[in-house]
Amino acid sequence: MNRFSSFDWVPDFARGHVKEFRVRWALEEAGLPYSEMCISQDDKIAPAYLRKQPFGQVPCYDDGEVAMFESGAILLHIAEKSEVLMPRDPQGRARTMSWVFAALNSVEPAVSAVTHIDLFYKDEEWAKLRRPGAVEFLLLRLRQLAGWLGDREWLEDRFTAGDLMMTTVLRDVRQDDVIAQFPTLRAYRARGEARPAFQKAMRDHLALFANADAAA
Ligand SMILES: N[C@@H](CCC(=O)N[C@@H](CS)C(=O)NCC(=O)O)C(=O)O
Repeated sequence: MNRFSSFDWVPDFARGHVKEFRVRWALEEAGLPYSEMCISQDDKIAPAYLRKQPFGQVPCYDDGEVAMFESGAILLHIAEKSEVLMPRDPQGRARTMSWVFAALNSVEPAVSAVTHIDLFYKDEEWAKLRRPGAVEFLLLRLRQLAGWLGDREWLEDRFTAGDLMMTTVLRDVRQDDVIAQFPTLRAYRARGEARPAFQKAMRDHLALFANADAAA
């Protein structure tokens, strides 16, 4: 059985954006059964959890055969189990892996730099000075990505784990004025979000926190 960790509660700003969602969405796309292991903010620093995820983060994952952490690595592991997420031919596999890493290494840092400022530091003097440069770099990365995408539906000739990861990264571009400059990317992100597996995974992800709110 595929099992991954998620938080039993997160604040509103994080709902829909917790990195556990990537794993949940991937398992839905692959049609694989799964269960979640809900942990609290206290549990994440307990020695037993740190043995599963050295940084005290979610997600970690276990399928009875392997135990692992890092959403990108987990996504690629799940993709090995399902052609829905990764073509079987060497070139298709290589392109899928390239896009998963591109999302995490080339795009996400640019997104996080701006989003972290806006969410956590926006009134700090250093953040006011840093933000314009961070936005400029994000715009560059988004321009490059939009340039690649052109009028394609997905990053390659079909949906892959690369699109799944890139969609989750683009969902963290919370600045409407930024994403509005890239109608191509906004439409691409919306295509990912419209997939039935995304919808189901998001419903279940959000239900976790709604249930926690109701129980409080
Ligand atoms: N690089 C990790 C990042 C995971 C991550 O940032 N998880 C966040 C939730 S979205 C978390 O657990 N934060 C709690 C913490 O860092 O203490 C991955 O992709 O799995």
